[in-house]
Order: sequence, then structure tokens, then C-alpha cells
Amino acid sequence: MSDYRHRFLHLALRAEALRFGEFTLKSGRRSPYFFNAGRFESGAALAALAGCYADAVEAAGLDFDLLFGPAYKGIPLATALACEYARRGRDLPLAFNRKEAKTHGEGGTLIGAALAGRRVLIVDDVITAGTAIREALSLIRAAGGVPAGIVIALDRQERVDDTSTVSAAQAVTAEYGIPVIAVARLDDLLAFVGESADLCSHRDALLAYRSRYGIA
Ligand code: OMP
Repeated sequence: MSDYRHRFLHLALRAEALRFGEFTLKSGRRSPYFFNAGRFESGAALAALAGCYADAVEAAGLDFDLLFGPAYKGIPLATALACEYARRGRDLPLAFNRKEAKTHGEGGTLIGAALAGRRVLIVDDVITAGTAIREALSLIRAAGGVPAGIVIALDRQERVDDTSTVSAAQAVTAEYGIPVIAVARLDDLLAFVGESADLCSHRDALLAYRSRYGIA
């Protein structure tokens, strides 16, 4: 497993961003695990997480020229990643959206650098069925941006619905022709859990969930 995947899973457990139990997802699925990026709740925790995102993007060798964080969880993630890139010597434009349009002041739903004509890397937390990512893609296209890729912390590697044979991330790649870069995926989590005496008791529930909602 790549160093950044391992580092990320350790960080997520330590921050209690990654938890095991019974959780109901946005899709209505009952999951034995949940990733809550909101638990990266300090400057140091976010900076360490951003280092994992940057390593994953660099390993993928993607070309892009703007970072976009979809509201709400994507906003601190994209901001932390922009700071990490600046630390590594690359000053990137940054933009994000708000959920309710503002009718006074600067107005609109987009904040930060202009998207028009720029190759945009979307920075978000997790992909399950792909709904959140598709919303972000339409926002970017509507503003004249060119989606270049998506980076997320965790790809849950789930089918969009019972009829699909590919994961939501694979479906987005096929439809939009852009990569979905994940710092870690359910497969990595399974390997990680399998290697840990403290966590291996969760492995069977994860495997059962994967055989119900995952890809073959
Ligand atoms: P999709 O829109 O179905 O891809 O689900 C992604 C969204 O679900 C995330 O942006 C979160 O709001 C939420 N989510 C998590 O934060 N962590 C998880 O482990 C699972 C979900 C989820 O509800 O599927």
C-alpha cells in the first residue's frame, strides 16, 4: 500500500474521522463504517490530510490549474490543499461555492478565483453513489470551467445502483472522461483492517457490505 494511503488511514482513525458501527448513508444504505472529514478539525490535522491529498494527486500526474472545493466539506479541504501546494512551491487559484445564492454584495454562488477556461481539480471528501460529485461537475461547467479531475479522501467503491456493474467513481470517469483520484479506497481499508489486531474484527462486516453494494 502506498505510503500516503497508509498515512491517511492512520490519521483518519486517530482523528476519529473513520469509525466502525452502523451508519445510514445519504443513499439510504446501512454501512458498517463511515468517514467524516469534518473530524479533521484542527490546523495540524488538516495540514497532514492535505499532504496525503497532494501526494495522491502527484502520484496520478494530473494536469490542472485551479482547485475547487464544493460546499461544505470540500471548502476546508480545497483550502488546505491550496496551502499545501503553496508550501510545495506552487501557488494555485482556489474557488468554492455556497449552497444558497447571495443576492446582495458580490452576489452569486461562487467565491474565489474565476473558473472560466481553467482546468479544475475538484477536492471533496468521499464518493459513494456519486451524487455530490455530479452536482459539483455541473456547477463548474455552468461557470465555464473545464473539469480536469476529482480528488477525494475515500472512494467507497460502491455501485450507483443495483443495475450498475461499475463503481460510482468509474461511472464518473467513463461519463466525463476525467480521473477520480482517491487517497484511499475500500480495498485499502480492508487491507489495513486485516493487518491490525485491533481492527480485524470489523473485516467480516466490511466484506459483507462490499459484496452487497460494491463492485465485483
Ligand atoms: P454520494 O453523493 O452518494 O457520492 O455520497 C457522498 C457524500 O455522502 C459525502 O459528500 C458525504 O456527505 C456523505 N458520506 C460521508 O461523508 N461519508 C461516508 O462514509 C459516506 C457518505 C454517504 O452518505 O454516502
